Amino acid sequence: MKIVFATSNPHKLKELNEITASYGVKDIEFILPPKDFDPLEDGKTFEENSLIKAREASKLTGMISLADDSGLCVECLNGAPGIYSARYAPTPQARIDKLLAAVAPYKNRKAKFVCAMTLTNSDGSILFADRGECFGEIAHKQAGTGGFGYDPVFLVDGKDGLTMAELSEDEKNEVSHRGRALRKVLDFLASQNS
Ligand code: ITT
Repeated sequence: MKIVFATSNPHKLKELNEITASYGVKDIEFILPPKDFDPLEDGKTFEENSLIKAREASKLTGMISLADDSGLCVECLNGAPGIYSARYAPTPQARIDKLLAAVAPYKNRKAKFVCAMTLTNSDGSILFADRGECFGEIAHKQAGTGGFGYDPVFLVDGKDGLTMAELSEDEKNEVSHRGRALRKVLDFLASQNS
């Protein structure tokens, strides 16, 4: 079964394929949307933006589509950067630098990654929607080269002071917001086939 993965972010696609394979799912192939896929992400929540992206991909292709809207929510910043994580500053390094500076005055550095996934049918109606979360805190300095985005400054709860970027791909996917959300989607799809 082919499903359009409504993203322009190659890191997300890579992780999606890794998570699907390690979950033992062999009958689903994620394909990218056409080049003119350019949804206006003007929702107020991860869930709304995820639906906007999935629906746009289904509209363009007439196929079942899956979208991932994700980001980092930091307690002392009242949940920022949140749905604006990709737009917090112009480059990945500038985003990390801005985050470390913003969190510096605070003792409470608790944070979570959120991933809202929405699966839409060929007509844009919602087939399934759920979210995954991963808890941790913001490190004082960046470490590690794995993953992408804010991974070098996210200390994962229960991982002995390692950042998400210091975990192996499998270790990240096991605990990540994306892994948790996608396994729920894969369980839903399996339940439809049985
Ligand atoms: P699409 O909308 O095309 O899918 P995007 O990167 O713009 O790609 P989002 O709007 O969902 O996607 O923003 C997600 C941002 O949140 C992403 O660019 C990172 O900055 C951050 N992020 C999400 N998941 C992450 C992860 O696993 N590790 C580190 N940072 C992550």
